Amino acid sequence: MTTSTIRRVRGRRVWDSRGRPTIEVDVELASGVRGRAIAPAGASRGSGEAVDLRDGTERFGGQDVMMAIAHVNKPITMRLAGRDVQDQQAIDYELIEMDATPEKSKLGGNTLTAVSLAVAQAAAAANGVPLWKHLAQGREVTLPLPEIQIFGGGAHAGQRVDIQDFMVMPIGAWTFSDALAMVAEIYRAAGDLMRDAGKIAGVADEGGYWPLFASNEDALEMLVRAIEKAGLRPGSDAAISLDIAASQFGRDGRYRLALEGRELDRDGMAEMLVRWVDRYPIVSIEDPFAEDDRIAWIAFTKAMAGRLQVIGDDYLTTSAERVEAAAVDHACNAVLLKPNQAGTVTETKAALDMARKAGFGTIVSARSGESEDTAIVHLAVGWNAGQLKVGSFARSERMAKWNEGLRIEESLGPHSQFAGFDVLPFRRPAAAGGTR
Ligand code: 2PG
Ligand code: MG
Repeated sequence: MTTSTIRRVRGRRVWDSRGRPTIEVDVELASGVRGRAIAPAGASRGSGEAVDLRDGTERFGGQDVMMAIAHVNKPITMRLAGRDVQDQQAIDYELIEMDATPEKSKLGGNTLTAVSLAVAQAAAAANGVPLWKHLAQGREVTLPLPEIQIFGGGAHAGQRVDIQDFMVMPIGAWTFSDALAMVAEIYRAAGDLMRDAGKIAGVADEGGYWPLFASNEDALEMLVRAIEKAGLRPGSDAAISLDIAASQFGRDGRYRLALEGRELDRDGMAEMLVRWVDRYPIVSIEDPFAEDDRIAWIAFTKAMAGRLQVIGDDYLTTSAERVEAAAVDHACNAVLLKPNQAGTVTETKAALDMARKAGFGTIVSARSGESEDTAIVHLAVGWNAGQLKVGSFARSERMAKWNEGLRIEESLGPHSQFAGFDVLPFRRPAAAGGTR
């Protein structure tokens, strides 16, 4: 037995940022060292995601996780006890084999995500280093360019506006801490403008303002005004990033914009987005089309070549195979990486490696249901993902992550590197093999 031998894996029920049950896992080592992780939960989910195991009983609207906890405490503990916690890949493969379903429905994607991340944390703790350092394995790291939500919509705000995330990217910032300071001013300015206009109804699931806009485009105008009111230049200090989350309102090539009472076909949808990109300082769009609309993805990415980051979230669901297929198709040029879409740290890393090989942008992302767990910030830094999406600039489950980024930045010293604007795929020289 070495100091990094796993003694026990323990699951418990904790509560996420929406007040729903979720699973927390402790991986305890023979040395007494411990790693801990909490599974997040999505609301707008791709059909290819690992599924959460929920009890489906009367309690908590069927959302309880007692079965997931039982899996951790018995079969997973029995299988992992005695294993070397440093062997992340072997442990993850073991979990995948135990589950033996394509969508992780037997043990639960939530169960596996919490165990896998807790294993990574325990391995880092056993080495006496923070998780980012453990993952970097001696390589230089770069702090990620954040994309930060100002208005919430879609599934995170009762469908009040159709588009899910209206975000800003502080592309003119020189450091991670500057980037956050810029967004703090924009978030405050947006709140003031919305209050003055009587268009604010509180905050949505990820902390962005819950807007009372009359059209989706109103949000874009308000964002530009907020950037200006913050004393910043739209398009050079701060740009706009959108998550359309189009699978939520699009199917079979038709898109229903409920707020505006109209339905668009895939060409109409593309025209609207191109017009927005022409008119507003938009540098990134996630899930512009539904996950079943491959033709639209390919045509749009081609039309936007050289000027836009096109991110697959529901379209790629953190799957290396899907990223590979999208690279062959040229269906997008960036991937959102959510550990609980894949189910394990190893599979998430595989999706990132594939994306990097294709020259794609890589964005590590939180979910709309979150917790105080800050592991994703460490993944973004340790893996040099370049970009980080955590939600808005309010609510402690979001701020815990931004603040963790600040601590990592400080620990790297005054010469820490920051990804900045050039991390976006269209800003980089044509990706020959795409290695960075
Ligand atoms: C997304 C995420 C985060 P959810 O769509 O990118 O904003 O939302 O976790 O609900 O899938
Ligand atoms: Mg998304």
